[in-house]
Amino acid sequence: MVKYINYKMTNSSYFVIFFIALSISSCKSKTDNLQSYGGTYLKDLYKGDFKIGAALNAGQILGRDSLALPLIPREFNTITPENIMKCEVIHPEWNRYNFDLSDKIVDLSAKNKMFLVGHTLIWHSQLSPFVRRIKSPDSLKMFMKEHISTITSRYKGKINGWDVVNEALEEDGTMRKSIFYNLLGDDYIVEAFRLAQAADPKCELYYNDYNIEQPKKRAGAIEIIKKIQKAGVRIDGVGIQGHWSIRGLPFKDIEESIKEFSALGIKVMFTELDITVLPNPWDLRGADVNQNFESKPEMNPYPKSLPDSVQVALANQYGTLFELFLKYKDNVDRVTFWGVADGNSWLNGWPIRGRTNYPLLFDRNYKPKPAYYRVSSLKKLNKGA
Ligand code: 9MR
Repeated sequence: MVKYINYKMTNSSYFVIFFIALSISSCKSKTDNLQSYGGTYLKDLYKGDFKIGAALNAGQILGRDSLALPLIPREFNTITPENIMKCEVIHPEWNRYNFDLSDKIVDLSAKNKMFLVGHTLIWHSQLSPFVRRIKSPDSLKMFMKEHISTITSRYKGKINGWDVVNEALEEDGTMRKSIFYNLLGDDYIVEAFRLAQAADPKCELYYNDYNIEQPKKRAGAIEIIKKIQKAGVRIDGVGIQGHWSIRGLPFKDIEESIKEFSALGIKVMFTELDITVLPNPWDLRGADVNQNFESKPEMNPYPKSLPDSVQVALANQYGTLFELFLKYKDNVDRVTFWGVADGNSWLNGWPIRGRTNYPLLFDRNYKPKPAYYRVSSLKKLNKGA
């Protein structure tokens, strides 16, 4: 038989086989383009520039998401829990903590040597009912001390950076009228940082908020940072969340923010990056989770798949953004996506429930999207690979 085949192999059949092999390999490289980076993934491509991370949901932390499981340590070198370290989960009652899931993400980051960001210690949202019932400044101070010290010291040396205070500002840059501000005034912020620093002196401490690239809100954030520094308390970085829209990213404001925040001597991070491709009910910016609107078909234009033209537009926005990050790589310390793949994103449910959004670099099957390749190619081209 072998003899027969050998005998039958003419020049033209070699030609046909050559073309079949070529088309199989080009097909493979289209579906599995990751190989063309020589096994070099996002975190490796951007090594030496900034950390690349993702927020993980409970299923991913527990290892129940079989597609995310290998992808997370392959692509990312930093992770943030999306929800499980928030007050209502981790500290449901005065004398009861629930560390089950937070212990798991600590193990996951240790196992894969990933930089772990704790999210978040003091935030007006997702508070446990017992905190919302507090009426006196003394009780609230007691809660802050107990909450921050207990959690931060439990994970001393294991959580590498904490979002100590989250979203303390209104859009106009004044202090948000949260329970913390209403009972304690703006001193609560310095106090939160002081408590976290005392419980884990080596952990990095951040202020995190959305829309703080916008001039007025940015001015408010700068005031907060200066106040902490003036009090002799440490703040290591500021987190610009980065919930933006494909209809136009505020590139100028982002650039200005990197410069102004860096001038304060702190690290700049993009901590919750995603780019919505869906229309918003009105010119809604940011991430105020209390806003929710009724669904209409025209508000959910891509229920089945994302048209190529929009994929390309998304890739272009991500490309320009990462070019900017690279321009300021000496100031930008970390870029974390708010989710791993499109199907996980909170933007499928906000500000209108039940929509199909496509804001991240991986699709619903955890396959890299054109936006992924664009972000990767910036480094590939720079490295001349
Ligand atoms: O992504 C989170 C979503 O699953 C939760 O339902 C929501 C509830 O508050 O919080 C989302 O994460 C927020 C983050 O903790 C702080 N910045 C805004 C994020 C998006 O709302």
